[in-house]
Amino acid sequence: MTAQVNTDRSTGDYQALDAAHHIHAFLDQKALNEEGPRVIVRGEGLALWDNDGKRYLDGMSGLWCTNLGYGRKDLAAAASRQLEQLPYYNMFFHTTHPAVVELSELLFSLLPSHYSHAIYTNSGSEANEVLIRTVRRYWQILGKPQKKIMIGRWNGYHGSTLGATALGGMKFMHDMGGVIPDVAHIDEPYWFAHEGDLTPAEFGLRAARQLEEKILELGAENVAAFVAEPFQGAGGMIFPPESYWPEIQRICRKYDVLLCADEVIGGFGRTGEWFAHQHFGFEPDTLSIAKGLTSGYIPMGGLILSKRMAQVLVEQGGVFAHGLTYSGHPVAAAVAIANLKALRDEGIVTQVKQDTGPYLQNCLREVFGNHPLIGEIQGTGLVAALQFAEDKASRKRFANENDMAWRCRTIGFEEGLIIRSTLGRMIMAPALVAGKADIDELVDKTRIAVDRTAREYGLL
Ligand code: PXG
Repeated sequence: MTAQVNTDRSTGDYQALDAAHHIHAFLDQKALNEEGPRVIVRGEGLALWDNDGKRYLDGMSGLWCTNLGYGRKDLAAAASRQLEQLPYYNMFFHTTHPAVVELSELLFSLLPSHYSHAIYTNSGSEANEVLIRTVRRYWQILGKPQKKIMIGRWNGYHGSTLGATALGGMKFMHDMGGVIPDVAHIDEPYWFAHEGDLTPAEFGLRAARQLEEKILELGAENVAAFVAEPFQGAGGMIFPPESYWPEIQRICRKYDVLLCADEVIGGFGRTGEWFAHQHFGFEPDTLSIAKGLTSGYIPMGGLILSKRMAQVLVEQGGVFAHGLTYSGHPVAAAVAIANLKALRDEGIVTQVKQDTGPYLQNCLREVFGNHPLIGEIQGTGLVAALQFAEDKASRKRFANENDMAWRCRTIGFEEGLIIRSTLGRMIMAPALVAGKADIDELVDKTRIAVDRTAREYGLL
C-alpha cells in the first residue's frame, strides 16, 4: 500500500496541531497561532488550493522557486526512479554517482564557459556558507590568508544560517545574534529611495564607488570578496541602475577582490536569461544557486566556481576540509536534471525573454504607469516590483508605506492572489511557465488589490 500524507482533516485541526508543535519562519508565532495559518494542500501550474477549496494564483512561485510551476509529473517521476535505484550515497568515501555527474554536465552546458566546478548544497543559505569558506580557502592557498573580509550590502539577503545572515544586510537579523567577524557592508543601489537629485546612471556609479571607498578603508590586502544579488530579491526586488554592475566589476578587478553573485533568486531563467548576471552584463567569479535549480520540488543548492578559482582549489589546494552529508544528493540531482531539461527543451527561458517577460512588463506599465499609488515600476522577465509613492516626480514616499503594502498583500489573499510586500513595494515573480492568461489574471488581481488599498487610504 502506498503511504500518503492525509489531507482529510479539518482546517481547524491542522491549525491546532501546527500551533502545538511547529515554529514557522520569520513570524511572530504567538500571533500566527491566534490567526491560524493557511493550509495549502495542492498545486497545479500557477494555482494553489487551500484545505477549504479556495484557489490562489501564486504570483511568487512559492518563495521565488517553483520556476516550472506546480504539478510536474516528469519531476515526480525522476525523483521516484532515483529513489528506487539509489536513494542516497555520499561524496566523502572516494565515490560519485551518475545523477550528480549528469547534473554537472548539464549545468555547465547552460552556464557561461568560464565556470567549471560546483560544490553542491541543500539550500541557498548553505551555498553562501560554503562561499565564505571557499573564498577564504582560496586566498589562503594563494598565500594571502589575511584576505578574508567579505563585503556585502545593507538590505541584501543571503540566507538565514549564521554566516549567510551576517553576510546579508538585514539589521534586524544581525540584532538577533546574526553576526560574525570580518564582514562589512555598503549601501544598496536603491535609486528611488535616495534623497538627492542624481540621475539613475549617476546614482549607480556613486553606489558602486562606495565599494571602492570601503575596500580602501579596510585595505585591499584584507578584502576577500564582494557578495551581492544581481537584483535584490527579499530586500524589495530592487534593480540597480545600468551603470552599477560594470563599475562594481571594474573595482573588484582593480583591487583583486572576488566578485560573488548570489543567483539564488535570479538564476534559472527569472530575468529571461539563464542567470541574472547575464542580464546585467557582468562576470562574477562565483555564483550561489538554489531555488530554481530544482524548481523547489526538492531542496538543492550549490556554489559555482570560475575556472580560475577551481584551478587553484583543485591543483594547489590539497584537502579542503569541507563537506555535507547530502552534497550532490542523488534524488535532488535527478530532479534538478529533469527540471533543467524542461526549462531548456521546452524553450521556457527563451519564452520568458522574448514573449511572456515583455508581456508582463508592458501590462504592468500600462496599468500602473499613471496610478496614484505607484511611483516606480521595476523589473524584467518574470519578476517585477511596484513602488508605492505619494509623489512620483519628487520620489516622495508615504510615511506608512509599509502598512499600505502589507494591507495590499492581505487584500491580495482575499482576492485569491499571492503577491509579496517588502517595505513600500509590491513584488511578483510568477512561475516561468506562466502563459498570457495567467499574466492577465496576475495583473488584473494586482490592480484590484492596489485599487482597493488606494480606496481604503482615500487615494482613489
Ligand atoms: N540568497 C538569496 C538571494 C535568497 O533570496 C537565500 C540566499 C537563502 O536560500 P535558502 O534556500 O537557504 O532559503 C535566499 C532565500 C523573501 C524570502 O521574503 C526570500 C528568501 C528566503 C526567505 C524569504 O523574499 N530567499
